[in-house]
Amino acid sequence: SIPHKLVVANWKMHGNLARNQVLIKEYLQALNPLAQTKVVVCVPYPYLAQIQILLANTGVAWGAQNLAKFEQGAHTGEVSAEMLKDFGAQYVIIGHSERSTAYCESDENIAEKFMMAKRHGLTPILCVGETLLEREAGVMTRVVGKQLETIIRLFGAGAFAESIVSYEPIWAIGTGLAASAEQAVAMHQFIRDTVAAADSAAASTLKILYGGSVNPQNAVQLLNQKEIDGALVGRCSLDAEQFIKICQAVP
Ligand code: G2H
Repeated sequence: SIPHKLVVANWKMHGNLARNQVLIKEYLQALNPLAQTKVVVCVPYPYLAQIQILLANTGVAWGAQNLAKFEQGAHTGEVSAEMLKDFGAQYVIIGHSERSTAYCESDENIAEKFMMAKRHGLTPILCVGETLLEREAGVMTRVVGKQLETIIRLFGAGAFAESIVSYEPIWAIGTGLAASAEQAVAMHQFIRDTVAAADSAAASTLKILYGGSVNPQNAVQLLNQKEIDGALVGRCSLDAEQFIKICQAVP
């Protein structure tokens, strides 16, 4: 089962062989004593082989930032769930807004990727969240609700058992402006209630992370909320000192 609080690094399209090696070494020096915080590092595909070696037997898990909705076949440029498993990945980010916006991924597409991960024993980290316009219009629960309902409609709410959802308000991603703890808690409660209304057992094993400009300063308040099961960290995961401080903010 998924440990009680997680901190997930999302390196996005950053890194190179030499830099990754240094960064992971720095992570590990500080992270080893932090047994109860589960740390996961999601890297670009070409570095999965490197990360598998660097993180073997360290207690730190790894994953990818996307996967194909197909099992295999003539899908040039795509990477399958089975390939990720080949490199020891346990987690995969699904539907990050930087992908869904730039590459026009629909909620249905994202739902299929979510199920592909589940079928292959990968833990999906499903990103959901609203734009600034949607928040200002007060429709954030409708937007996030639709993202969740698509999976519930196509595959059933049981799919959320032992899964991870990351609430990532788009206005907070990479902007330096994180959601307040109150805003995050309200959305986390909404997400859990939506899943629970369809399958309460699944909702009880679902982890809900917060993502969007998490830094060492705001991490303390965010991670101390009982509704917030961890963080998905972009920019600050590229700096070992900041990332470790975020991990240490887990109560
Ligand atoms: C949100 C987050 C990690 P950042 O995308 O997924 O990135 O911490 O840079 O806002």
